[in-house]
Amino acid sequence: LHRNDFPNGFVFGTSSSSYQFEGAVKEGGRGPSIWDTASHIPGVIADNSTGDVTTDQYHRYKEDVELLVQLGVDAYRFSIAWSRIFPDGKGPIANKEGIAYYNRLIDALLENGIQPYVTLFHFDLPQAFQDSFGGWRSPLIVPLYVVYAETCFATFGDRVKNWATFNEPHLFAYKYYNYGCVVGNCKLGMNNMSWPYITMHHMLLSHAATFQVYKSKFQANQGGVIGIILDAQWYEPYSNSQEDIEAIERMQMFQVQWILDPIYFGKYPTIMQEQLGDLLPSLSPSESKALKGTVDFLGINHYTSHYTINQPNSSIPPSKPMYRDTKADTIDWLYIVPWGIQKMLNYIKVRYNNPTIYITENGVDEQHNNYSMSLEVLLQDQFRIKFHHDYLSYLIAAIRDGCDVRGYFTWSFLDNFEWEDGIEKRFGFYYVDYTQNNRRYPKASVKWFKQFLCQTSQSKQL
Ligand code: GCO
Repeated sequence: LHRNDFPNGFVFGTSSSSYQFEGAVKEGGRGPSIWDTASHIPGVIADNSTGDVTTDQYHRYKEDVELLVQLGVDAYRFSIAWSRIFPDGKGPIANKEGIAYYNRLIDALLENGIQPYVTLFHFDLPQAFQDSFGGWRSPLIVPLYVVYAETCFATFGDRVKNWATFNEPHLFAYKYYNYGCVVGNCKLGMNNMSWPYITMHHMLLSHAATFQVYKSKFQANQGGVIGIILDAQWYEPYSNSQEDIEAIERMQMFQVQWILDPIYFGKYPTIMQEQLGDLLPSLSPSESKALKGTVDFLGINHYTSHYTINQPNSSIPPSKPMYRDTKADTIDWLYIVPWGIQKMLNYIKVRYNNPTIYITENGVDEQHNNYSMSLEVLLQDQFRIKFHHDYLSYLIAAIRDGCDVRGYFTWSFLDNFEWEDGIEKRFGFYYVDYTQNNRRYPKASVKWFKQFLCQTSQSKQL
């Protein structure tokens, strides 16, 4: 595996998000978000940790930029915390300290030749919106999101050229927002079956309006690109039966088509409409028109593949993942299936006419769950090296199949707060010692990735 097996200009980076990395939740005038609320409800986070401090990137961003330089990446993807820009969510008066923080981060990256890739929304909705009108479940959120996005373009867009409106709206709409994990307690479940679809509807309308604002007001001067980032795992039929093959299509429908069909074709998938009936809002002709064609690129967060078996009588989504491979790590959903990335990319290529894609996340947590081992042992993450090596190999295969992939971002360079799994699930190339002032220690993967990024091979194969 060589870096120059990839096309010229292919971007290598690493990804993060505000709530998972920043800490400093009460500093710099930041307002609370729904994740501050959720993580403080007893029982929501597996190890009772919170994002209050986590990697403390807010204070350690300079050191982190240094680590990124040492790693040799071209790009760093992070998200802006809406409630640092507008503490109670609402504009138009932005919080100067919040702006100053992101200016410092962006400038430090650029001074070191690292391109910022910015996500506008990575799950941390200002709590004020949840309390006053139900957040994403109300159409009131749409213009408020647009004001926030516009403020970010106007403030940072002279230097930021790669924007994503949303991170993983599918996962957010189902799991984190409406199954109660965030706005209540995970165990409470969802109160209203239509909520995920209403949430998504408002995210899609916000996405479309923001895309149009960027194109009409900022594109000419700033010359950047804007897209959306999806969680897109592969589903493989459990058997060769026609039923199982159709079941994977339904899994993809409820995962990616739900978002991409409106964006590429201006409509929700027909079968989804039939199955959901009134639960799924309808797109008016003007909404459909506003949505069509609203991406310059797609971000794909891909980690895993699951087998799918048909379940004729089950409700939504109508098929169920079945696990058949050995699970190779500690987090329950992550099965290491490197060929899945090639299949997923080809699926998107065929259905959406070969869009420009960045793999915006790919990575794995630790193989063990025992942090009482010596630091020396904890830093030996050979399985992570193999994971990235193997996924990158199948990524090259996808590119050879003609998939238009322009970049690859790991999740992540640092251990961080893994949502409901807490800080004990570690995805980093650097180990973060939460007990010792968040000191960072390079795992074996740092050396490997660094060498991969600076080496060139004799024979260029593409
Ligand atoms: C996302 C992901 C990340 C996770 C990563 C590992 O929404 O982008 O949930 O935030 O930390 O996928 O699970």
